[in-house]
Amino acid sequence: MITRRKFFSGAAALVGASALAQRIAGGTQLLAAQTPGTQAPGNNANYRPVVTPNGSSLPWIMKGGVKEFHLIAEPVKREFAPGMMVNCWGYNGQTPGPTIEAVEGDRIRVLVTNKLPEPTTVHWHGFILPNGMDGVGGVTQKHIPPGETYAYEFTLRQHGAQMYHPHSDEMTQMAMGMEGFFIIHPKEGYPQPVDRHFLIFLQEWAIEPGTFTPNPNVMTDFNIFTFNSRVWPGTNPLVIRRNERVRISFANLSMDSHPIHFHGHRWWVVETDGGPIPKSGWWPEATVNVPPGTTRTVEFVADNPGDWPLHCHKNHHAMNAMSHNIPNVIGTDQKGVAQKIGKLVPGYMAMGETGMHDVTEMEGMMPRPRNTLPMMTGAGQFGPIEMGGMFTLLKVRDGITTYDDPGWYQNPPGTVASSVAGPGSSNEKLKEPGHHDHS
Ligand SMILES: [Cu+2]
Repeated sequence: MITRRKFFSGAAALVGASALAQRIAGGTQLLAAQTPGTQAPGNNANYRPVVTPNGSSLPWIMKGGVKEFHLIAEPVKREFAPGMMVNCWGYNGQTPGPTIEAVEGDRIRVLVTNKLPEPTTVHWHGFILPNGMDGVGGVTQKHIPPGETYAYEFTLRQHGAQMYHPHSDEMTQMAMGMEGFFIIHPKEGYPQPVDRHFLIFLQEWAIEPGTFTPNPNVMTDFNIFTFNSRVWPGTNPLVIRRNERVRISFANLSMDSHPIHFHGHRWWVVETDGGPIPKSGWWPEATVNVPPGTTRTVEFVADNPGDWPLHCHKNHHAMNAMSHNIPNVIGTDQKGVAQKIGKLVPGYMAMGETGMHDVTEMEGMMPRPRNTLPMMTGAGQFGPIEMGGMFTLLKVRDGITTYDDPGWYQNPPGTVASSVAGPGSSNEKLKEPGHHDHS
C-alpha cells in the first residue's frame, strides 16, 4: 500500500518539490480568496479541496482515528437571488447542505441532529457500506425523531462524487432542499490531478409567484430551477485561470433530468455515481445529461479565455417562474394591452408581439408579485442577459492571481460579432431579402 506520505514525496520527485509545494500553497491561498470561511479538510495533502459555489465544506474533527462530522437537519432561509427569499429545509443553515469531503480508507462518523418538525434519516447515496448504515427509515434503521441525534459510522471503501439525502418522507424533504455532496478523494491520489473541482447541485422547485415556501406536492409543474439553490444572476461565476485542468461534478435529486451545456470547450465525462470511468471509456460531450438520482463528473482543460455560459439546455430551466404560463401572442399587435391589464392584475405579463426580447425591458417597469424574480434578468457588457434559473458563467482568464470575479471579459479588438448590414454598411447585398450569391 502506498501511504499518503510516500505518494506525496513520489509525486514531488517527479514534478520538482519546490514547484509542487508552490502550486499547492498557491492553490490554498487562491481557494481561500474565493470561499472565505471554508475550512480545508485537513491533513490529506494529496488532493485539492473542492469548491462549492455559493456554498461551503463541512469542517470535521479527528476523534480516536475517526473523522467526525456533524450535520444538523433544520429549516433554513435561502436567498435564491437578491429579491427572492425561500423557506427551505436543509443542513447546517444551508441548502444544499455543506459538502462533506474525505479520503478513501477514512473511517468517518457523521452525527445527525434532527431539528426538523418531523422525523428524518440520512441516506448515503451510492456508498458501499454496512446495511445498517444505509439510512433508510423503517428498512435499515428507526426514523430519527425531532430533537434526537443519531450517529452513522463506516469506512469509505470507494472514491468519487457521491450525495447524501433523507430517506424519510423523501417527497417533502428533498423538495424542500435536503441534499448535499459527499466527495471521496482517491487514497492513491488522482491519476491526473485537477486545479479546480467545482460542485453543482441541480434542483427544481414549485414556488408560486408571491409566495415563500416550495410546494412539495407538485409532480411536474416546477417553476424555479437552481444551481446550488441559487438562480442567475445569484449564481457565483466559476473563475478559472487559463489552461487549468477543471473538474465539475453535477448532482441531481430533482424530478427531471437536466442536460447541462457549456460553451467554448468540450469536456470528457469521467465519472458517475457508480464511480470513475476508466480513461479508455471517457467520452467527449459539450452537454452532459444528469438524470434524477445520479451524479455526473466532467473534466476539461480551460484553454479558451472568455465569459462562457454554463446552463441547463431545457430552455425553461434557464428562466424564472414568470415565464412558464404566459399567454402566447407572437404575431399579435397588443398596443399596450399588457400594461393596461397589468394595472388591474399585478403580475400579468404576456409575450411580446415579436417574442420575449422586449419583455425583458418591460418587466422592470411592470408590477410583480412580492418575492418574485423577473423571468430573465441580469445585464452584461453588451446588454440584457435573457436568462434566469440554471445559468452561470465560466470566466476563463489569462494572468489572474485570485479567483475573485474578474468582471467582464475584454475581447481582443476585432473578435466580437457586430453589424455589417446596418445603415451605412458597405455590404449592401446582405440587406436584400432572398439574395443568393452564386458567383
Ligand atoms: Cu434542467
